[in-house]
Amino acid sequence: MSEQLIRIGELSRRTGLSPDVVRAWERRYDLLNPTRTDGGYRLYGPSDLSRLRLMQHYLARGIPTAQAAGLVHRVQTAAFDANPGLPPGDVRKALRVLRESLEQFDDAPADRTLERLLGVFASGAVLRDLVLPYLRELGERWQAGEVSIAQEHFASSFIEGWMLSMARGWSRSGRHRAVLACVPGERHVLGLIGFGLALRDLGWRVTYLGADAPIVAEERAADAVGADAVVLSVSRTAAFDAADDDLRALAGTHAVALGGSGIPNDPPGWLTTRTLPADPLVAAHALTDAIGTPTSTPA
Ligand code: B12
Repeated sequence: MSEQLIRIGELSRRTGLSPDVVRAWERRYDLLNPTRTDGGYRLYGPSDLSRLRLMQHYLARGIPTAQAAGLVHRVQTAAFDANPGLPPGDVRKALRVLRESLEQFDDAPADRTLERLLGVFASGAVLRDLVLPYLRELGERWQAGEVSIAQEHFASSFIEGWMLSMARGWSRSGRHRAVLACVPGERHVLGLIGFGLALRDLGWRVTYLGADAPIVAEERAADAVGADAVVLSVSRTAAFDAADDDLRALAGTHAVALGGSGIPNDPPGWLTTRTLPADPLVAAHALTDAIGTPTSTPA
């Protein structure tokens, strides 16, 4: 079985939804698009997983099921489905190269592999299928003590540089404008840059302020460029707590949305409609959709 195609049991395990719920959503809302094995089993792909996660995101925000399914349909348009992405074999090989070379403090093989893949596949697919999964894996392995702080810092810095090189020119053209920054005190930028790249691919012009940006800087930049959205990233709940009041004030005057794992599980009321899905690519679609849907526009 292909690495990217999974059965309903695995889909259920990865989402925490029961197989009955998955089947019901598939039947009632035409939410999933499985292929079938010769034996008649359904096999689900990455876009099915993204759809279920996005559905869970909307439901957690109190949006009724049928309406949430409608939003998922609108948000998950061609970009995901039309792009088949990297074949699993290439992903496996490339992950091995990234792991082995970066953990030996040698970025040349990693650089060559990324360069080669970019010659063949869309940059969004390389980001979705390889770079973001690698970063997540790196974080987990660091946490499990399998890579040292030095290895993690070296690999994170290399990937940050690579993503920013992909981002060159992202502030110059696009239909919508977004200001992106980390909240004060927050230095975890990797998810935010990945989100910015996805947003750029969807036709946004990105003004990127980077790590640890004072709220007043975000406000000034948003006013200067006439931003449609100010997207702030927070990976540590402590950073969110420290900025909560200022963020709420900014959200009173600007279209603010927040992303990242530091958003509290039980967010304050003002934040519930302004929280983006965890997956940066799904989040970029959700924000783009919100801009065209006045009722769900973060404001
Ligand atoms: C790399 C890393 C760093 C690097 C960051 C480098 C960089 N250029 O960004 C450096 C070395 C700077 C760093 C520093 C610190 N870190 Co650190 N770091 C990590 C690590 C290993 C990986 C994080 C990462 O970038 N992953 C890759 C991204 C793509 O994945 P992700 O963070 O899981 O984000 C996902 C989603 O949340 C989403 N996302 C993320 N951002 C955004 C933004 C938007 C807009 C959207 C839509 C989505 C989105 O995208 C990802 C997709 O799944 C994690 C451990 C881990 N397991 O995650 C700790 C971790 C995040 N760090 C942590 C801590 C505590 C620190 C430090 C205090 C020092 C320390 N004791 O380690 C400092 C604080 C710095 C600061 N002031 O912010 C904690 C945070 C705990 C918490 N929840 O409060 C973690 C979880 C480690 C731990 N268990 O202790 N860190």
